[in-house]
Order: sequence, then structure tokens, then C-alpha cells
Amino acid sequence: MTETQAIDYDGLIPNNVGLNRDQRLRRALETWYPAYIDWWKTAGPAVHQDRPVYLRTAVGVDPEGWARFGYVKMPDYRWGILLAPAVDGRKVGFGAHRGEPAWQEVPGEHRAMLRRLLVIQGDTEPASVEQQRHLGATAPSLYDLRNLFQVNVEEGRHLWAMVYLLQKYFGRDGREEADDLLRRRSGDTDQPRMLGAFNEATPDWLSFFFFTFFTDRDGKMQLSALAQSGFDPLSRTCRFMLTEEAHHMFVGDSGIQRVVQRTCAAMRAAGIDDPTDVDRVRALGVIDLPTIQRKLNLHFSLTLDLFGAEISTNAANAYTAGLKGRYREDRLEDDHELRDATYKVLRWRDGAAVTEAVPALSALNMRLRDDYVDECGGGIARWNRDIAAAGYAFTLRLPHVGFNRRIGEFAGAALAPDGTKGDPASFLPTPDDGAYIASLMRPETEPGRYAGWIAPPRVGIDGKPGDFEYVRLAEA
Ligand code: BYC
Ligand code: FE
Ligand code: FE
Repeated sequence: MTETQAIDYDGLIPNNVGLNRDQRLRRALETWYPAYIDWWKTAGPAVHQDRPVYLRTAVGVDPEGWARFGYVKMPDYRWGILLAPAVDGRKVGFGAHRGEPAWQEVPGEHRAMLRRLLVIQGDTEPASVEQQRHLGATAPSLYDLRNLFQVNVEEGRHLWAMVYLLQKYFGRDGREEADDLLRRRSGDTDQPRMLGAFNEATPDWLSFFFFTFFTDRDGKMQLSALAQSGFDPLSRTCRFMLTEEAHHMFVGDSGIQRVVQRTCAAMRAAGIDDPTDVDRVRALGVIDLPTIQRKLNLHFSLTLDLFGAEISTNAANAYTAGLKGRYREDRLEDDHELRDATYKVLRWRDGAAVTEAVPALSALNMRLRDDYVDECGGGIARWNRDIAAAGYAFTLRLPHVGFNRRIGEFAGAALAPDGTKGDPASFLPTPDDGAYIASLMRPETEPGRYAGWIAPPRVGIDGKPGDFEYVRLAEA
């Protein structure tokens, strides 16, 4: 570890990248700043921008004590550019350049590919903020409202992370890409965000929790793969972004768990033995388990599309170039070049799912997706334990990976969640589900109180007591 870990807070843009020593870059970023704030105010949270929110702000990159908590109005948040400490003597860990010193500048031959990866990564961050723009109006508690805003400001910081790399290392076209990142909008017909799932609506808090559970976890997987990059500034940026990502997934995981707990408790109290008796369950003002399963089906399948096609030459090229590795590449034991290796891919052939061994290099998207699906299983098992503990014979399940897909092998294959032939639409949320959930989305703004469809969390944020005023709504 060499680089100093202290953050310079003096200028407009907190950073540990020596912005004061690079006037050209500093000017470029300070020019971009007002456009960013304008985007934040017009496309970011639609309500409560003028209220003090109890937020954590990154104040260092030391794993211990990197964040400080305090009340901040969101437009005043200090969005910083923070790189994890450099590792002395770091080498390119995989691909054709394996063993060469990690690059501190962009390798010319891979410039276009690297820029594309940065732009795609950067595009998802503001997209998610746009998707979640209206949720602040219906938060089930101040605790949840604060978590939403925490996720939002950190996704804003992740945009800064990519914009820093584009502006510092890509000159004029980097500046143009940075401007375009503020120009595209989630769901816009003319200038949509780049990847499918980031143009979908996040209409309610159940979707928000599934989004942070499933889609932020794709973020974790992709950032982990990019953290292995031979382009060292990207690796360091992603390593620090991953520190923040853990909380986003916690919000989703614990959010769904609290919904499940509340539903089960309400059914028990009402003497309901059959969790699929939807009318009776909904009469209690909680979200029935079958609806939760349909939302799960939707968000899981949308997120699987983000891994790209199972068999991809883009992925092979990015790996061979040393730009994007596998999940935990540095802990895997093989030649890290994958010249002769194969990997099993699930393919859709003549109306049947079949497993085929293909060259491992071409199957890197599939491999990352496999690692992802494994991880998703953990959260679902926890939710199911709560359902079982309440005495209900109902199991939430991940649908088949081919269910409801638009990208890759299974695009358009009409499968039911169990992998048999079926109409995907009949296993996705219906307009009636949406209307019912929408009817529950009323804000709870009293400190320590929670909407009736969700259980309180086990502990507060930053060790705060149950009735802590996470957002001061009365104060401007
Ligand atoms: N939608 O060769 P293929 C996050 C395109 S989330 C639309 O399989 P590749 C976050 C593809 O671009 C993580 N188009 O693609 C989460 C290609 O187009 P071109 C974001 C798609 O490159 C929550 C063509 O289809 N980061 O951080 O192997 C909140 C052929 O596909 C889609 C990254 O994704 C799609 N879903 O894989 C906030 C990391 N999928 O080039 C933030 C960077 C594919 O032929 N990106 N296409 O015109 C990548 O590594 C890769 O671009 C992808 C796609 C994994 C996304
Ligand atoms: Fe992010
Ligand atoms: Fe995130």
C-alpha cells in the first residue's frame, strides 16, 4: 500500500486522486459539476431534496472507518472521487498480458473496448436513480426513506467514479461520453439508458427492494469482474465502489425479509392457514406471498439479461485484453488465460434446454451469471426460513434461468418458471397486483412508525434507536 488514503476536502470535489495537481482535469470536472447537479435536481429524487437526511459520506478509503454519518441535504452531498489504495507491484492477472505490470495509462490497443465498458458501467448508475425518483413520496418509514436516499447518492457517486476515469484518461471523447451520461434518461423513447433493465419502471417499494437485491447484485458481480482489471485506476475505483455496494444489497435483502415477516405475522394473527388465499390476505393490508413470487420472477429475469449473451466474443476479448476478469479471478487456480479450457453453458436447442461444453473464453458471461445465481440463492433461503418458522408450507423460488428472457440463448423461449413450456406473462405481476401494491404505498412519516405491510428492521442505521428521525421532514 503506497498512496496516501487521506481525502482532500478543500475543493469543490472531494478526492484522493490529487485533483489539485492536475489543473486540466480539475477544470473539466468542475465544468461537468453544474450539469451533474442540474441532472440530480431534475432527474433525481422528486421530493425531499431540501430536507436534512441522515446520510453516510465517504471520508476515507481505509476499510475501518471510511464513512461519516450526519444530516445533509442531498444536493449538498459531497460526491467524491475515491480510489482504493494502490497495491505495490500489482500485475495484470489474466489474459494475454498476464504478468505484465498493471497499466497506469490506457493501453492504446484496447482503448475503445475499455471506454465502452466504462460508459456502460457509468450509464447504469444514474439510470437507477432515475428509476427510483418517485419512491420518496411513498416511503413506509423514515428509516426506509433514508436508505433509499443513501442508495441514490451513492449511485450518484458511482457515476462520478466512471466520469473521473473518462475525463482523466480519454480526453475529448471522454468528455463527450461524460456529457452523454447526463443526457440519456431511463425509459426515454429517444435517448434511453443503454441496458434493458435500466429502462424498466421501479413503480413501488416491493420493486425497489427486489431491484436492490437482484440488480444491485449484478452491479456487485460486474464491479468485482472489473476490479480485477489490468487497468489499475479502474480496479482501484471498483474496489472502493464495492465497499458501498454491500449496503445497497442489504437494503434489498432485509427489505424483502421484512415484507415476508409482516405478511406471515398478519396471516397468523388472522388465523389464515392458506397463504394462497389471496383475497383474505389482501384484506389484511399486507402483500400476499404469491404476489411476492411474481415480483421476484420479474426482477430476477430482467437482471439475468444484464449479463449479456451466454456465449460472447465481447466478453472473451475483454478478458484476453486483461480488462475484465472473472469473479474472484485472483483466488482462482488455473492458467488465467483459458486457452484450452471449456465451460458448461445452458443452451436452448430445438425447444429444449441442453448443457454444452464450449470454449471457456467465450462463456465468461455465463460463468459470471452462474456465480451470481449461486449468491441469490442465499437470500431466498433466509426468507424461506422465516416463512417456515411462521408455519407456512410456501417456498419462494428462483425461476429457471430461461424464464422471461430477452437476451441470450433463451430470448423468446416461452418458459414457465419451472423450465417447462408456458406463457411467461402468467407468472409475472398483473395489473391487478400492481394496483393492489400501489394502494398500500402511502408514506409513513412519523419517526419509529412503519407502514402496515412491512415489519420494522431489527436494528437502526449507525446504531440509532427505533424512533430516530432519519429524515427531518419538518425542517427546511
Ligand atoms: N440490454 O456480446 P454480448 C450496476 C448488447 S449493474 C441491452 O453478450 P457483452 C448497477 C451488448 O451491449 C452493472 N443490450 O455483450 C446496478 C452488445 O451490443 P454491441 C453494470 C444488451 O458485452 C444497480 C450485444 O448486446 N455494469 O452497476 O458480452 C444500480 C451483444 O451482447 C444487453 C456492467 O454491465 C442488455 N441487457 O455483455 C446501479 C459492466 N446485454 O456491442 C448500478 C460493463 C447485452 O454488439 N458491461 N447487450 O452493440 C459489460 O461488461 C457488458 O457490456 C455486458 C454485456 C455484460 C453488459
Ligand atoms: Fe452503483
Ligand atoms: Fe448499488
